[in-house]
Amino acid sequence: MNIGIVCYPTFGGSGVLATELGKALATRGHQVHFISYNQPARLDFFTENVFYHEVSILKYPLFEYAPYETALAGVIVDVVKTASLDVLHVHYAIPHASAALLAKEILAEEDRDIPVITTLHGTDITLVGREATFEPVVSWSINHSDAVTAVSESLRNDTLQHFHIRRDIDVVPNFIDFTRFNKQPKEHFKKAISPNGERVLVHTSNFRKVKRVEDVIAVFDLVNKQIPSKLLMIGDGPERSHIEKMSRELDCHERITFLGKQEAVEEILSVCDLFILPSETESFGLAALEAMACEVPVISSNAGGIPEVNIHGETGYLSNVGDVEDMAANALKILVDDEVLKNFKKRALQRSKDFDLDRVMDDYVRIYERCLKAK
Ligand code: GMT
Repeated sequence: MNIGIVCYPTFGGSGVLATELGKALATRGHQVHFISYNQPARLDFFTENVFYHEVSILKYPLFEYAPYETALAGVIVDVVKTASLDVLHVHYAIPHASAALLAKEILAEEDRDIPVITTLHGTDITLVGREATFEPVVSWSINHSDAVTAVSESLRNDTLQHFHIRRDIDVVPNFIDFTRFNKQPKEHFKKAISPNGERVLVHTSNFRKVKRVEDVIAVFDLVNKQIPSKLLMIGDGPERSHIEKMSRELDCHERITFLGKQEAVEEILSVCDLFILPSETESFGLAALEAMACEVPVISSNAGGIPEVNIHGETGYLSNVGDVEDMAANALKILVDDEVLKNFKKRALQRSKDFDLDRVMDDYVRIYERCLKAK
């Protein structure tokens, strides 16, 4: 199949997932054409099956806001024609779904029917999409796509509850590529981080408000008072400088390291004992799944789709959003005993296997085929 993938190029979950899916489809022999305004962050390999088409916008003094959606629709029309795309898979509703549907309308005038598959990722539904100005466009785009998928049951329910939806939505969860995400022997690295056998806690995110990064620091502070520990903070974003300042004011600040954006997250996860994800909303929690695949149990909030990934008492624990005392108490239950920690690690890995890339990719391919058959 010739597949067009429209996504954000950043380290955000939707862009990461779209890029990993495209790369995997390409290794299975499909031709994959990425369309975005920058080369996707994880598009770090090229084969004869992978193509990248950049959307650039004419700068003109009249435009206070550059018309990205119009430029994107134009590039989609061009790529569908020149690369003979069979299907178009757009990740994140705003503005990708409506731009793709505009392109579909334009192409229909030339008797070309291109199926549009829209994948909803989270904040396009739970946060941004609910803005009154976006809501009618998001509802319309969902209703007019040829297929719509959501990354968790929770996100599917949120979509049906908050938008005017007259169609089915398939649930296709996030996935993990075990050839990349697995616990690697990094003993020298572990020794450097925890020379005295301290437990290593970790958080990765884009440091946006919804991630409640300050809760990570608060949980760590409580845990460290009971068990000497280290905290690795991976990622970058709007909240980072405020969080760094906040942690400098705590006694434990020397035990916290801000690593910024990292390419080889799996190498760092390989030396960690506990992942903390206290998010306000989280449609799935890909970062938690990546940790689990590297044998790291998860202390998280019970927001959105997280309970579909992190199983309470088995792969980690769930707490109400903001309940840092409960999160710290749960963390201590896991960290206090080597044998208990070992069992949580084992079960985290086991659970992550339910989200194996090959299985989930088949679900997407079946949806593409269903749309093609319906043409
Ligand atoms: O987490 C973010 O803020 C990034 C966001 C995105 O759309 O790029 O991630 C969302 O999509 C991921 C992949 O499907 C999910 O694993 C994340 O849970 C989801 N984030 C939120 O719902 C906040």
